Amino acid sequence: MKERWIRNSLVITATILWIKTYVVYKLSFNLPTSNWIQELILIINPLSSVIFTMALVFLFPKKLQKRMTWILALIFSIVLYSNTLYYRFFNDFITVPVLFQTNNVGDIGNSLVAQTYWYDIFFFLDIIVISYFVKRGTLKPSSFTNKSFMKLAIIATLFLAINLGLAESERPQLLTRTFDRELLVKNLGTYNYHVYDLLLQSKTKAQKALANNSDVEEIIEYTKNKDVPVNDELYGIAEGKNIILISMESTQQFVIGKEVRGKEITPFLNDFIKDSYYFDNFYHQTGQGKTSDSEFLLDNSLYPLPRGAVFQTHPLNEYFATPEILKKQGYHSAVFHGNNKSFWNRDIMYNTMGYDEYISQEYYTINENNQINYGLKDRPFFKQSMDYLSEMSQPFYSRFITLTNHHPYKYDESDQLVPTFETNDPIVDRYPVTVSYTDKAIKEFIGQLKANGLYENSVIIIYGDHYGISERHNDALAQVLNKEEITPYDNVQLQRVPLIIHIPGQKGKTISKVSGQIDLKPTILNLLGIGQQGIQFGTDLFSEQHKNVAIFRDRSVVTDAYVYTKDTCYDRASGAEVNPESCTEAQQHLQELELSDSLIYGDLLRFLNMARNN
Ligand code: GP9
Ligand code: MN
Repeated sequence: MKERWIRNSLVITATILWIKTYVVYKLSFNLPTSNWIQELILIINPLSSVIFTMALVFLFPKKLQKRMTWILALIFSIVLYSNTLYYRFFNDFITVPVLFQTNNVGDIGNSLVAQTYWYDIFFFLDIIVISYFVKRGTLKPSSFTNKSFMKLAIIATLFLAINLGLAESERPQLLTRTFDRELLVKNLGTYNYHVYDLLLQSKTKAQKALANNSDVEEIIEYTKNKDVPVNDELYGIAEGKNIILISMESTQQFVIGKEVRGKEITPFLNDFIKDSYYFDNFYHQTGQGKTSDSEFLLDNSLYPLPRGAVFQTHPLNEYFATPEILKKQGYHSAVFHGNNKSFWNRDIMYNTMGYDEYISQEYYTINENNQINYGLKDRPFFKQSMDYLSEMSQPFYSRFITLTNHHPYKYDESDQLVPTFETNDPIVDRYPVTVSYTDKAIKEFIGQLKANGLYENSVIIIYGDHYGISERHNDALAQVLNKEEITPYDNVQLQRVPLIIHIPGQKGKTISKVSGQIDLKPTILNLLGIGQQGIQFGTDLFSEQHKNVAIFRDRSVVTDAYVYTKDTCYDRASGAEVNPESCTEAQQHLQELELSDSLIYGDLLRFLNMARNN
């Protein structure tokens, strides 16, 4: 009788976990299914892991088995809830490398709190029910054997086989499409996905050990074919000048020129554009590493990784980053940012990339009046940075990372310059206010550069690091953009961020070529008259033959003519869906991601000189 109780409590626990997982799929994640088989896969995919986990209970000493039942159930709840929180913020699932980003957790707190709701308590209510059932069942010492484990393990494997069979019929080569976490979760289930992600982790770790110098040849060859002739008028035009890069946190291109109830959101940038080069089809290409991925793209012209932040996972690789290259030309390099230095592992990675200085939180006077959200507000940030910049030896290569316009877009009322949007989605509504605050901060900074005599001697490059409003807010965003709905095509177009390049003595011009953050390094090196160095996947934005393409980490591709996303091909100009074959060429660009990834996983740049000398 008692034996039956524990068996029953296992069945009850498994059933609760199973149903709960399905409910969470439906409520927390966006996992659309387009036919009943896909829905069936979604329903059964938690079963294999739930049953296998229950089998594990039998491997523990008898007196621990009951406790283990609810501990394992608790782990399931924690996995589901962590993914829910991460998904609310990043619209993505957790990967192993993300878990090691613990040095960011303190700062992300604010954003996470904004993503928690009272009803989240329901995520853990089942534990009480499960504890009750587990308690009622007592174990007789002789009740359970390894046989019970085996039996359950076989049932679990059977379910896994059915699950995989169905998934394969729906999605051939599922397991090679590891970049698409939504597909993996949909078809394998959250728990199996995490196990699979762990396997991937060990595979990528092994890649470095197995790499050798011939691996880099293919990449040299590929990037050589991408070399484009330089623009004779602009090549070397900024030789010996300072470079000042300003990274605008979470700033999307749609705010440029836009008004909220008659007020321009970015009055300064709108003006500044008039005497600068302005790129209005410039896309961010970041992945899970957000700001740090944009920094990586910028300084290396390599793609960030499909899983995790390369700043965290590969900070000790060999790179040929811009600061390193410029050092040989007598440049001094520095990053300015009002957050703690270890966020995104920046202190380590900047060192690797050859930065001379990192002016981080500890260099600034920060008090309760001049900080909000993640750290120092942008206006005092620029103001205080000037003290360091004006002392810096020239020429310098410097980057300023703004912070105030960060999710959840909090602001002090005294800083409000424009009205909020009125969509009833607080995140979207606050967004223009923090964007305009940063716009003003940049205006003041440019003023200070002029006052200090640095303006005329510097190329100023202002760009957005990544999107600010995630797909979760599409309904509100549609209202803001006066659209009926946001389609996958629109989602791609919303990944545009501003890019403004101000070169002393040059007139303003809007350039509509398709481009991405990967293109900035070659552009900067050509403006400085240094030319192409090392391996880079981007092409000079000013070249007549600049490659009009932007490849995203979610494997969307934008070309001159088409937008390819979510297995669908759109006409870029009109947004109309077109024949999938039209995008065949666009899809071919995706091989670049594999090449760039293998370069990083294998740490292949350490072989570069060897390969060159062969
Ligand atoms: C943190 C800041 C924000 O220092 O750069 O990072 P994000 O969350 O945008 O990656
Ligand atoms: Mn950012």
